[in-house]
Amino acid sequence: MYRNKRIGIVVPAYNEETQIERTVQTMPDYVDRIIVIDDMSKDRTVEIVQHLEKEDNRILLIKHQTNGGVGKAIGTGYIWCRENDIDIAVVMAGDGQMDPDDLPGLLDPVVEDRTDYTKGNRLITGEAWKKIPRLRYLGNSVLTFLTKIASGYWHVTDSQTGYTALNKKALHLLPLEDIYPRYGMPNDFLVTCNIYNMRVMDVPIKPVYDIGEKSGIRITKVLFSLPLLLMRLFFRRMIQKYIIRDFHPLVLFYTFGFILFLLDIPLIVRLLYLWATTSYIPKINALAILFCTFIGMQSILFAMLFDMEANRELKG
Ligand SMILES: Nc1nc2c(ncn2[C@@H]2O[C@H](COP(=O)(O)OP(=O)(O)O)[C@@H](O)[C@H]2O)c(=O)[nH]1
Ligand SMILES: [Mg+2]
Repeated sequence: MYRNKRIGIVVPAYNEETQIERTVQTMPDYVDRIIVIDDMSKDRTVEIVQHLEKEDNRILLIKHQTNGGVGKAIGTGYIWCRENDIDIAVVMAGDGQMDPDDLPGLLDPVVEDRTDYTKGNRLITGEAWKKIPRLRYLGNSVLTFLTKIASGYWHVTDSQTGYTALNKKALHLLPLEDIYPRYGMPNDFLVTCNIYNMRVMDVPIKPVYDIGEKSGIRITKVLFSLPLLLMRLFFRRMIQKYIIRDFHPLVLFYTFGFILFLLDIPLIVRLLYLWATTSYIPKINALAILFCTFIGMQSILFAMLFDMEANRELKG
């Protein structure tokens, strides 16, 4: 128990034979249950966890019969927590990249009901730039920005961290069965939280690298799939939140902005074509491009401002 709350730690683990033991053994004493979700690991992960299960009765191993991905594994862990009366469900990776010393910082705001969901933020400490591999840092920055637009949590940074704590209300309210199964899970989950009006708070944590972990993320693969996912999530949130559950004119601003940008495309093509073939730029065409670009940009910026305003009280 931590300040009278039952704490469950969800640990997704795939091929973590070198890391899982240390991860599980360094869990603080106040943790009530440790739910390790294996996903058909090809190494000795299962064997090691089964051995640990005998030593520590807080540990529970759940084995997926097919590899469903890290998001699905977290979903399984959350569902277990929901059915087993856990008050706060924490996610910690099985590769030891999350420092248990940071846990109270994540738990306190949830215990004190200042927020529904805390997530770690590795960027607040100035060390992140030195510790996180450069390419990942830059990729993370781009994804964070796109996630702000998609999720409406404009105050949330470092969208890709998986170190989080979720309260009981959210466990029971959110559709845990529909969590995005693969690496886009943190982004998808934030969007779902926003649709359900959950308060979200960033908490500083230490970035941990070079402890023998090996990331399963292939940059070339997520480079295209995650931005596409974020676009889908953006539209889902707009429809669910601002059309179906409520109506907000910001949808009109976004739509108008997009239409103007789309109109820009044929106008620019036409201008370039005429310019190349006749060396002459038609004035009306050029003006129309300026009009579409500026008004389009302004509409989109207004829509973003309205979105920030509408989500202000969800800043935990
Ligand atoms: N259950 C399960 N866990 C996974 C899967 N892929 C990754 N993980 C776990 O999710 C955590 C984070 O994955 P990792 O590849 O280290 O991502 P990174 O730290 O963001 O680079 C680790 O504990 C992995 O063992 C999977 O397919 N299934
Ligand atoms: Mg990792």
